[in-house]
Amino acid sequence: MKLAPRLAPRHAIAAMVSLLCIATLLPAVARADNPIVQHIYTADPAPLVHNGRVYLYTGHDEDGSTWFTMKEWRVWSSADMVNWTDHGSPLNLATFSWAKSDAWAGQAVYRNGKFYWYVPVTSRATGRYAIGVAVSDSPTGPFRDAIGRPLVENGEIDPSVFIDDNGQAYLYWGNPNLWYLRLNADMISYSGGPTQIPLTTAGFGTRTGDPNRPTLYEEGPWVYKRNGLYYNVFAAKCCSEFIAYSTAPGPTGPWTYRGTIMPTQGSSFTNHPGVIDFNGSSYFFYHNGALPGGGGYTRSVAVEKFSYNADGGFPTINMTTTGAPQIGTLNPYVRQEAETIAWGSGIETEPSSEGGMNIGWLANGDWIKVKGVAFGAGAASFSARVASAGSGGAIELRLDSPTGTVVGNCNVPVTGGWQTWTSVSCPVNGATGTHDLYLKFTGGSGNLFNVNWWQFN
Ligand code: FUB
Repeated sequence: MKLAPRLAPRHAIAAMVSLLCIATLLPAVARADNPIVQHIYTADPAPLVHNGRVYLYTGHDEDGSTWFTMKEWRVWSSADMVNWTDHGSPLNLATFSWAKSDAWAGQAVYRNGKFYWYVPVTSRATGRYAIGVAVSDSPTGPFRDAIGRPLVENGEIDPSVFIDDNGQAYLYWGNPNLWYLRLNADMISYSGGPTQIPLTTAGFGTRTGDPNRPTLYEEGPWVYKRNGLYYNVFAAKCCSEFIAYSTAPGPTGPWTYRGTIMPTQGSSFTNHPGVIDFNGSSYFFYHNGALPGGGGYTRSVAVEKFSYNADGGFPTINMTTTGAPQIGTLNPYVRQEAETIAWGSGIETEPSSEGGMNIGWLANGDWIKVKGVAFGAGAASFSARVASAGSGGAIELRLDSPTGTVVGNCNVPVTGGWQTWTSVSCPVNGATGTHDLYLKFTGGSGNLFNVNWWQFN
């Protein structure tokens, strides 16, 4: 990893995203859905499929970073791969009393009714990189430090966890080396010690120009098994990184280098893989610097759908701004969280006093897009849970673009507090079939109101 200059504050980013999106939208409906999150910078994706949803665990690059200044991790989830719910930050550096800094790339797994999240941080006591493990009963947390000390500390980063069919779990990690250990069934202790995986050029490709790093392996291993074949997908060569992979007949090797998955692209000198199968398709998560103000320390997580080659190999996967297609549609006749968003312009999120998150800092003209909303024969009314210590305003309901047909307009009163919630409703006309829904926030100046959830009736 090497340094690169950077930056733009959050509201400037929001304004730039807004302009970019409106410009993109003017000629047609074709809209970018990558990166997945627009209101903060995200990095180091680690997807987990659980009970029909994809939970996406990420890091959070601070606005204005000129280094990997990362203090917390974030969780997002989706059932359709395009509308993503913001679950906030259920894990941060303070969760680990022994950690000083560097909330970097981790991975969460499910076992025996609990979720275990393995993360690298820098130890306060030693100043070295160590791996911590947090645990929760829920995929969205809150997470607590499972053991009150590092699980393992050898000065290296980027844990990936894999549970084999026989129940044996493995932790892989490392930069500049590559290590594994055998986790016990409790997932918070291990048997034997860390074992170094030989970084041979046959196993991990050939790097030229750096005698200290003869192979392409750099960092960010993502280890899993598919159709009997073990995969290690990793960030290759620094800098800039690309994503490559190796395969093996067993979880500890021997590894064979299989080539590039994602070439060097996307304005970030790091990249980081996460691979899942979900709902019968395969998805590749990565990060880049695609947002306005984005770059090596202000990254954003994105996703592409792909199909494995017949021999189990990867195709070349390129970064796109369109991302993965939607699985099915979104039901507007059940309560939808306002922080479930395909694309947001100008919005931010915060924890809500009613649970979960709400959207806020809504200024006149800000909007969220919710993709593929199935109105069917037609909606008669719209309800929303709102709060305002500002000037209030209205929620315009528009179809297919921020300037599309208005099908409803719901007034939002001043409620006396940003977390003083009330429900509002208004009639809806012309919302039939399936459309992208835009909730556009209008009113005077400054912050108008917050929205916790919405529902059509
Ligand atoms: O996000 C900080 C570090 O950058 C990660 O640990 C690496 O994988 C690289 O993405």
